[in-house]
Amino acid sequence: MTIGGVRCFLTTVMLVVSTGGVWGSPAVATVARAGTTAVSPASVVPAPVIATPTGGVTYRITATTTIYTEPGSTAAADIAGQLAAIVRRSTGYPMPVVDAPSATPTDGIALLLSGAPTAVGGEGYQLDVTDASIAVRANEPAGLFAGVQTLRQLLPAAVESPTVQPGPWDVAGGRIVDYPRFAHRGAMLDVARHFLPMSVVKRYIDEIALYKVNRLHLHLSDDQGWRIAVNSWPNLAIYGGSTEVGGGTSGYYTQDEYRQIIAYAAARYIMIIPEIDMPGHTNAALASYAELNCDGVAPKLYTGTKVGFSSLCVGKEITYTFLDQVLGEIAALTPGPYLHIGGDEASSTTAADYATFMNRAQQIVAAHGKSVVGWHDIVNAPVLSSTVAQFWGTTTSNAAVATAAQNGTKVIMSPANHVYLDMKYNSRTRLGLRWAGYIDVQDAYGWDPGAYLAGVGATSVLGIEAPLWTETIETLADVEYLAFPRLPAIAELGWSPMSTHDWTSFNQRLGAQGPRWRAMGINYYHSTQVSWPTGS
Ligand code: NGO
Repeated sequence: MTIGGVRCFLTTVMLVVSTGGVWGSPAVATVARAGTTAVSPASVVPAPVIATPTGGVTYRITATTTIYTEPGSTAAADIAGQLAAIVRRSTGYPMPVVDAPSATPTDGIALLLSGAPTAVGGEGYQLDVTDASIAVRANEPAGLFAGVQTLRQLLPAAVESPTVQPGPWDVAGGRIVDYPRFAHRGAMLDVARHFLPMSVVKRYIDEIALYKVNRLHLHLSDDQGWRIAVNSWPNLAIYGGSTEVGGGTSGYYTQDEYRQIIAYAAARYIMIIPEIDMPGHTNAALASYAELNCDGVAPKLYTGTKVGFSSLCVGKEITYTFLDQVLGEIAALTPGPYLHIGGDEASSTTAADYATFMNRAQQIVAAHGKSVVGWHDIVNAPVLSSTVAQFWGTTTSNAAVATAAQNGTKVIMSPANHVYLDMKYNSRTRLGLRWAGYIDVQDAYGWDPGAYLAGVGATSVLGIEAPLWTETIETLADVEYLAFPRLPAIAELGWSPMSTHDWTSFNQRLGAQGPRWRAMGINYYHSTQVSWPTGS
């Protein structure tokens, strides 16, 4: 494959071998140990589509380096501002951000919305490093942002440090041409079982953005808690959000906080997908409003971890007024095209009621101008052509999902035995569950989302998503421990072409992230499967 006249990754791999390890794993390990010398482009996660080194060439960031941006583009200036903030902290250099004087700056670091190959699309980029300059070129700001995440990883790990480090700040010469395999590269946080404050969500957004994740699905309601203020039904948050698993003090996002999360994510090119789970997983709502129950009696708040016992009342018209008003408010707050309506484990709803309910719920979402995402159970009801199914099973075949896919339903792949970040790594892991099995890094990495589920080919796959359910998770440190190093492995499956898929090389690249996570203060799990550089 050739893009814009550049050799494909496979050619590059051969080049890596033939250049005697300049880009090979031994160099990666040595470089990562030092933590302050140039990092091989071969250590980027997710693996770029094409990475071509220029031997013996290095660009050095110094106290006089300028960041140039596409003239007139506030998006480019904002992305440059984020890069500058990171680099200023660790280098101590001023790193001014100014409009580029020309379409081909001859010094500094340029973030430009011109000159990228058409084939990199809206989220891809081309990154050129010479001894005089660095240029990231993209067709859209999202591509510039992705290119900057690659550039961060090409800098020594110490660049992520919150305090000034000695340097030097070298970037190895070469060209990267890169773009994603799948449109949907997601992570999910369950903020219902244990409430996670906005600061934790923002920090997780920062962490997943580094690995080119572009969707954050927020599981905002469940039996144990309702986590977003709804003006038309205020008790949902005030009462339904007052507890959590184990009964600790809990909370919810005000609408202003939710808007802040959306804006923070948008600045990192991440779309928020809100989920209100229904008709099951609704005890917090049923406890908040007696009239939502078929018998008119509100159940108690629930702080356990059982599933499948609650259901909205399918036969009552007020249920659909509730859906219309709640989903209407959330649709109005959410700029993205999707509302996730759950639909999983509705074991207290009959199959006929489930179909009736999902039919109306999909119409209501459509009336508010959004498309539905549902857990794959939703294909047991008739689905609209715009409805997306999120597969969370543990098998490689599911007849109902395959039939839906053949009828045009797009699928997000979240096979629980590979990507559920709440599964324990092994029997000694203190946090997490084990119902879908233990998942170490090789299990998270070792599958192909485009050829996993029988009858669901790559063209039916919208992408991949790594959910983190929080029955046992209470803090940022807990989140980080389960997400790292598995989240970057899953992010690579979403971004990189299968031609780059190779455990041995991935293991080296992933290990090279260790010093970066240390510099960032990420509480990651030291999986024995990963070749961590000494000292990380
Ligand atoms: C299941 C269940 C969730 C649990 C999770 C725990 C889905 C889609 N429904 O996944 O309620 O929290 O497992 O791993």
